[in-house]
Amino acid sequence: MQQLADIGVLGLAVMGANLARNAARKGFGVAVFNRNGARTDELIGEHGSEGRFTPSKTIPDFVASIAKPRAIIIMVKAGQPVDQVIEELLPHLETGDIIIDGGNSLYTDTNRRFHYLKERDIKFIGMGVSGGEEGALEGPSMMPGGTREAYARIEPIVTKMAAQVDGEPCCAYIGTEGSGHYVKMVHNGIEYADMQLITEAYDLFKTVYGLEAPAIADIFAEWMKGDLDSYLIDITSAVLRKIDSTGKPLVDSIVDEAEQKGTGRWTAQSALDLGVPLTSITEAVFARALSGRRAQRAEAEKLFPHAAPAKRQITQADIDAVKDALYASKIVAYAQGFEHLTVASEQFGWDLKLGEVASLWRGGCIIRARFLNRIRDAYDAGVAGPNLLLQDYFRDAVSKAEPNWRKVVGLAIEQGIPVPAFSSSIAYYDGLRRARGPANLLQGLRDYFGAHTYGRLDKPGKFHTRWSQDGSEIDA
Ligand code: NBP
Repeated sequence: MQQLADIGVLGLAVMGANLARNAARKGFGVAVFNRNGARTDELIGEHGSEGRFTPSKTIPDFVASIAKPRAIIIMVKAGQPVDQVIEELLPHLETGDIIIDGGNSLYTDTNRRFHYLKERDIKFIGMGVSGGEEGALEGPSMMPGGTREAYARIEPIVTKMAAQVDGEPCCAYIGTEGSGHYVKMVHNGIEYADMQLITEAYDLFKTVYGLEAPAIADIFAEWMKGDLDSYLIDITSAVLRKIDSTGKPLVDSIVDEAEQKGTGRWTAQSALDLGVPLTSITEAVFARALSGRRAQRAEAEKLFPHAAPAKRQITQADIDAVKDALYASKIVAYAQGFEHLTVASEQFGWDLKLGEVASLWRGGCIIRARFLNRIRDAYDAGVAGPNLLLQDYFRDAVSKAEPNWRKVVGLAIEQGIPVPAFSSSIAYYDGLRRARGPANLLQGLRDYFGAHTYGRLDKPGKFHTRWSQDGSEIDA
C-alpha cells in the first residue's frame, strides 16, 4: 500500500501547484487534487519526478490519501469557492483534521469559517502566503493564523517550505481566528504604498528631469546599495531596464492604468473602521483608482492644459533628494502599517507579536527589505513604542531626510506632478509632530452646529456654548 501523504494541496492553479512542488521538493509526501483534473495531470506530467506526489481525481480518494490528522491546504480563488470546497471536504473529514486556507481571503470570512469549523470539530488555519508564483515555489513568507495546536501539526512542514533569512524561517504562528489573513492584508496594503512611492520617484525623474527609463533603472540599482535595499526597488530597476521587441523601453508602452484585487482597499477600509490614520496606504489605493479613470484624465488634460515643466539638468543632489523623500515616506507608511496592526491586535484580542511579523516579512514576500531588520530590532528591544516614528532610528532617519523631503514635495507641487503618497506622508509627519493642532476650531464648529461639546485646556470636563442664544458657556 502506498505511504500516506504528509499534507494535501487542493487547487492546483499557479499558486497551489507551486506550493505542492515546494513541499514535495523538501521531502514531504503531497496529496494533490484539482476540480478540473487536467491541472492535476499537468502537474504530475511535468513535475511528478520532483518528489512524492499522490494525485487523486475525487475528493474522497484525495482525503483518504493523507495521514491523520489530515492537513489540507486549499489554494482556490478567494470568496465563495473557499466555502464550496470546505462543504465538499467536510463529509470526508474526521475530528481533529485541519483545513488551511492559503488564498487571499478577507479576514472576516476567515473569522467566520474558523468558528463554523470549530463547531464541527475541524481545525481551521487562515494562512496568508506572499511571494507570488516564484515565492510559492522557492520559499514564500507565510502568515498562519487559527488554532495553535493545528499549527503545531503543520509547523515542521510550512517552516521548511518558507523562505529562510539568517537561518530563520519566514513563517510563524500569528494568532487566533483570521489574524493570519489580517496580517497578510496589511502586508499587501504596505506593498501598495511602497509601489506608489516608487512610481512617484520615477515620475519625478521622468517628468521633471527628463530621464529615460534605463537611466532611472541605474538610479534604482544604485539605491539597492543602501537602506532602500528591497525586492521592489530591485525589480523596479529590472522593469525599467527592459527593452521590448520594438527596441524601446517596455515601460513606455505599458498602459498607465493600475488594477487591484482588493487587499489594499480592505486594509484602508479596516483602518477607517478602527480610526487609524493610515494615509499612505489609503492614498495609494486612491491613486490606483484615479489611474483607472483614463478617459476622464485624457479629457481633463485638454480642459486644463499644463505647460510641460522645463526639463532640469539632474544633479547628484537632486537624486539624493528624491531618495530621501522616498525613504522618509516609506518609514511613514511602515510606521502607519504597524500602528494599524497594533490597534487591530488590541481591538480583536489577537496579541500579535509585531517583531515576529517584521521578521517573517524579511524574506519570501513582496515587501521584503533590509529595512525590516530595523523594525524587528525595535520591537525585540521593546523600544518600538506606539508609533515607530518616535523610535530613535526612525526619528533620526526622518529628521535627516526632512529638508530634502520638503524640497521634493514642494518641487512636485510647483511643477504640477502628483505625489499623493509623498505629500500625504509629510502631511502626516507634520501633523504628528505638533502637540497642538487646529482641531480646536473644528470642535468649536461642531459645538456650534450640533452641540457636540468641547474640552478646555484650562479646566477638566465637557462644555457647550449657547452660540445662538446668550453666548454663555455651560457644563455639558
Ligand atoms: P486562482 O485564484 O486563479 O484560482 C484558480 C483555482 O481555484 C483553480 O484551481 C480552480 O479550479 C479553483 N476553483 C475555483 Br476558481 N472555484 C472552485 C470551486 N468552486 N471548487 C474547487 N476549486 C475551485 O488561483 P491562484 O492564482 O493560484 O491563487 C490561489 C489563491 O492564492 C487565491 O486566493 C489568490 O488570491 C492567492 N494568491 C495568489 C498570488 C498570486 O501571485 N497569484 C499570490 C498570493 C496569494 P479549476 O482549475 O477546476 O477551475
